[in-house]
Amino acid sequence: MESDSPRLDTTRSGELYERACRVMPGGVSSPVRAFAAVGGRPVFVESGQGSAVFDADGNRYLDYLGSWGPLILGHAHPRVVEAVRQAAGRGLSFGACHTAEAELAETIARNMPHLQQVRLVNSGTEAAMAAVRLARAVTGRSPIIKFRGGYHGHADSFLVEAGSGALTFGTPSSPGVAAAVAADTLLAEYNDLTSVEACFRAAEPAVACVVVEPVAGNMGVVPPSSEFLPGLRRLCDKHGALLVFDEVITGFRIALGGAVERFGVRPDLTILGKIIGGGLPVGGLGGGRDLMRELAPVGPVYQAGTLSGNPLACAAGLATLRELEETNPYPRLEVLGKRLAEGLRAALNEAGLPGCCNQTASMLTFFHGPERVTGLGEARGVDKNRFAAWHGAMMNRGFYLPPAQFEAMFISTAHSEKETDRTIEAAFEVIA
Ligand code: KE4
Repeated sequence: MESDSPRLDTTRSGELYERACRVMPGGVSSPVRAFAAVGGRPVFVESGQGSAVFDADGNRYLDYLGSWGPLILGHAHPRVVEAVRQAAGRGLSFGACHTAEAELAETIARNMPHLQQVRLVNSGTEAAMAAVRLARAVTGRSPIIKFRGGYHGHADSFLVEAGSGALTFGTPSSPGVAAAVAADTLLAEYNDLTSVEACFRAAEPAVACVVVEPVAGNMGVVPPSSEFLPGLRRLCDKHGALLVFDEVITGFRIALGGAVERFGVRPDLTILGKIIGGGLPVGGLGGGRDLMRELAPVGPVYQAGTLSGNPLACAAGLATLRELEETNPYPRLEVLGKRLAEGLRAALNEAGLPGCCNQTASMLTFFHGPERVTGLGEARGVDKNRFAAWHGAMMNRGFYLPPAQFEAMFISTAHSEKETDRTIEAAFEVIA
């Protein structure tokens, strides 16, 4: 898979990367941004507009990263920018109650009625940490079950055979995670209820919660089988464990009501992030009043944050969710997602190359190699060299794809049918 298009000039990005590497580990603020999995050097993105981003050398890319998920409305959406601009003029942070945080919590709950209350935090990691602490507190149990290749942020309990960057780097379990902490994290296989039952049997005294991405996004996109989520609900009820949906990616991505609207299975707690902040740092933990009232200051379970409910972050999230409520872009995003997935599959077939493309709504992953990916085992069968060559050739053609195989491509409302078709054409050229 050779790229015949002229290599983009990314000289300036190279200079900026060298400078960044002198003062920041790996020159990045988050590991997956380092392009390590694709062997290249990261480009420095200086601006974004709609479906495009522009790098420090002035190159334009059609963006399928979308900042790893938050930007379902594309870059610098006028309504979101204006909301943040206005909020900024009133002060950046108060560390006090203010209207926008309650409005954001109400807007989330209005679209996810199973969330009677929401606690706003600053990241998905914080929300996941709080979810496990709350589950352990209300059940009086310590063991949790997560899935190999599932990623729930970088809190210790979750960095055990995690997905996303932890999987990409081939170091599923991170050094620095205390053995005692890891011992309370049991690992099951996504889409494999038998493995979950085995974890319940193995856990003494019993499991506090099962944490699952209702559509996996961090081993690449892997949709749930029809019996998987209902099966998890049944097992949790049987064993008195809480079911926790990690909807940091799927929340407001796969439907306005997230996974519950799409699959009809209700969790006990929900972890949120990304889209609810519209590109600014927001995470959230939601659930029934009976559970949420255990959180401080009402209950004894401590959780806190200086900038939680930050007015500018709430303004960006509110503007984003209101835009989604008023425009309902989901049917069109579904069509674009299917169109792109089918086009990528056709390009593989045309070239007679093995691989597949998993797609749910506007999130999708193109797997180079395995003909089917229903779990981590199959996802691990990807041809990383082919992926790296594909990624480099597509970047060269002006398409910014996630620089790691075990991630999702995201389509925004700013993407056009024409741009989707242009992407498919490029895929045919690159793959052939
Ligand atoms: P943050 O702490 O990064 O806001 O959220 C952690 C998290 C929790 N749950 C799910 C399902 C997630 O996907 C994430 C974060 N996703 C990764 C990429 N898939 C963020 C990118 C990065 O780590 O830089």
